[in-house]
Amino acid sequence: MEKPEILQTGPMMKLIEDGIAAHFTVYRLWQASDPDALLADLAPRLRAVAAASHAPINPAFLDRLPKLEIVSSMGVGYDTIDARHAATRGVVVTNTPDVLSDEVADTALGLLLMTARELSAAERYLRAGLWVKQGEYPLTRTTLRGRTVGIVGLGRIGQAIARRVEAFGLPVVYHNRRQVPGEARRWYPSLLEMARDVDTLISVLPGGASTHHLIGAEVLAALGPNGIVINIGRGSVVDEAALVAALDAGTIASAGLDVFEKEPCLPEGLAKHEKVVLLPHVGSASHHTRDLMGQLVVDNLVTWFREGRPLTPVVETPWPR
Ligand code: NAP
Ligand code: 8YV
Repeated sequence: MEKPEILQTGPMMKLIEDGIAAHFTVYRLWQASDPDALLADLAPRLRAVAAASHAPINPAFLDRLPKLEIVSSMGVGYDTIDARHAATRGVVVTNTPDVLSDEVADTALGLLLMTARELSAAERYLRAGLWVKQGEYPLTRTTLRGRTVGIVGLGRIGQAIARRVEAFGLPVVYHNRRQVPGEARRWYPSLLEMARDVDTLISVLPGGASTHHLIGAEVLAALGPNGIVINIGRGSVVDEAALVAALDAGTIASAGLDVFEKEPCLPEGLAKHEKVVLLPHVGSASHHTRDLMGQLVVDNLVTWFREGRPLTPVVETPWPR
């Protein structure tokens, strides 16, 4: 039997490339000499797209493919895919939830510890030979002891972070748009009010219009001079210019960031800032976890063609429809 055709939007990990090649005839959009001509050729019959991480799938792209049924995307975040428009077209979008939650939560806790106890600065000090030349690394300005943590986005990853933070002996409260049913931790309908009551924010919000710059000057000021901001969700949630200004002015103490507004570029003033810990979007980046995510990209596609259902559809394109 002939393999179904699939369009791959960009380079993906070997596990995915091998997985889809075993089941599909693959067209590689980013390698096409004339991508427009390839899309026009496939349009009358293409049913599936494998979307590389952070690849834009916009209405214009979706509308060029009238027979499209499924977009299987790498990563749990899908802010670069217009899933609402896909829904209007009857196209199912899938992502890779749950399998990465513990890894990302581990990274968030690492980032929190590095930030509160200046661990990367201390390591730089040691490697530069300053322990020998100048003596002990200075006592850290901040500590985890006595902190209260406000999680911004208590979803799958937020819950995994909350459990870890509590194991460190710190109380956890949260802000979502809606209270989580059956959740005992205190819910703040207002992020600003939560920021006034805590000294540590861990944001694990998705990107997109509803979360853009939610953490800005006002929230940072409410957090206060002992405040620590950790962002492991999407860079667009934090107003980076306001963050740099708050760090410079001592409005907050420090920040730990795994994600940025214009990845892979850093904004002016952040790269050399002494009060930040910066990671290059490595929240889920282990072989173990990326393999689980990649397998889910493949399995969503295979299950769609074999059984007529997706495994992990996003909320905008629920299944059954
Ligand atoms: P999730 O289970 O959908 O959780 C998202 C949470 O955010 C939900 O509790 C949701 O609650 C809340 N939320 C959404 N929009 C909001 C808004 N406008 N205001 C306040 N709260 C809002 O997703 P997840 O699996 O935990 O993943 C979360 C995000 O983490 C992903 O979308 C991705 O962007 C990011 N991520 C980053 C990495 C990394 O490597 N750094 C790795 C994986 C994921 P309500 O709907 O009630 O508001
Ligand atoms: C990765 C992520 O950047 O899952 C997400 O939303 O941000 C990360 O796990 C990526 O999407 C996987 O390649």
